[in-house]
Amino acid sequence: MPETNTPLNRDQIEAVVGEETAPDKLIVDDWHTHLLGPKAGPELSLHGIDQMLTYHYVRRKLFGAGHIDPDTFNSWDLEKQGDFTWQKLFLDAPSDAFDEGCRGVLVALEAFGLDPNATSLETARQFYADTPAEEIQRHCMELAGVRRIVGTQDVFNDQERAYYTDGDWDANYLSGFRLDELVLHYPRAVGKLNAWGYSVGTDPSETSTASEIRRFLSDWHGKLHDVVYGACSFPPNCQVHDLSTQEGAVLHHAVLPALRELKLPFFMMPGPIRQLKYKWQDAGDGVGLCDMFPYQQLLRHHSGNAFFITPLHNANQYDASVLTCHNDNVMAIGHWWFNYHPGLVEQDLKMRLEMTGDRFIAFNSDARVLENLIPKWRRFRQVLAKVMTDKYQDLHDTGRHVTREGIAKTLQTLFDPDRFNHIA
Ligand code: HDL
Ligand code: ZN
Repeated sequence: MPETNTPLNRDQIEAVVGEETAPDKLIVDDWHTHLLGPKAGPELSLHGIDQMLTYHYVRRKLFGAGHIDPDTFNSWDLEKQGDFTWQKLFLDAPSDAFDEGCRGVLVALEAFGLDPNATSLETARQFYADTPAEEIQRHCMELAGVRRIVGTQDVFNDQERAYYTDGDWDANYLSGFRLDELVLHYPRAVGKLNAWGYSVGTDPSETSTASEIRRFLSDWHGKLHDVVYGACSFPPNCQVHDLSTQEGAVLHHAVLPALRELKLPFFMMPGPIRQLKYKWQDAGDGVGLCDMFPYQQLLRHHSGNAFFITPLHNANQYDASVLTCHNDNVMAIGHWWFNYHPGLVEQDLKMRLEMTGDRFIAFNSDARVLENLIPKWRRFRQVLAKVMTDKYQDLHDTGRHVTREGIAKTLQTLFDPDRFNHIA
């Protein structure tokens, strides 16, 4: 293969892009997950065959097909849930894992040398009983090509807060300071904030209350490990720019001033509709198309803040890319949940490249179970290699020189969150 800065022939591009997008070359940070290291304990750090099989991307298929009522399923222990799911979705015909959730289980099993056609989970469970969790984690990160993992730190969750306060942190992880409870459920948050010694009132726009909320945010920024952003999801109709709404007031008077002072971006996730099917738990959330006007206004009113945006409704991914074109303080990021499917990821990646050049973060896994990292990143790298090959061949056809060095640099840029230098 030619030297790194030698112009490639058109027929060399595919192989070079394939090499440069591989997990042993393109090693990146996973900028949004729900993962924690094994030191957090088995309830906060999920791994193993039964956790893979009860991941809500899989569970929703079980409930959607009417194989079991959620109340009964939720009453079972984890292994019974795993056995039932394996039988219904992987053994009983038809059991073709076209969906990314079930396919992901098979990819992870194969990656660990386990049989994706096994008639029982006994061997897989024995493997996990014999393998230290840290080894599982290391293997998942290596196969996924992930250097560090940004989690979801919700300090209003009592179990999580205890770990963040007294637990032994795993240096593979960075913190995503999650603020849904504060922003979307402020009346509920008031009680906890006061119990923790922050004298907040019911009106977040009131000067002393706003100041105390900012003090809470600053204190926990110091307690959490390596916070890289503040984050919040928003229901479809949320008027984030409107100061007459509670959400708008908390953001305007407290969250955004605090993040700006801490030089942290704000990671916005518009679109989830929570608990449409309450008994399905996290498998029962839905999606709504968002009016993006509020987000346009928020970016304008807070030009000194940096923002990431990842809409859940796929049609809003277009809006997110357009926002990037007329604002220097926002970047679109990744694909998650209901828009993390190869077909949608490919169309979004092409759209972002064609509309913005490289002004986005290409992918984050949103993984909940450690093994999710393997299929999610492997699948994305397949799409990335396909799209980037097409784009570099297209560039080559313009007469432009394409080099291995240039490809590698651009790929790293697509995962570099620190591109708001003049802001955060
Ligand atoms: O709000 C979020 O961050 C979502 O990712 C939810 O946690 C959701 O349950 C999920 O895991 N989606 O992939
Ligand atoms: Zn998430």
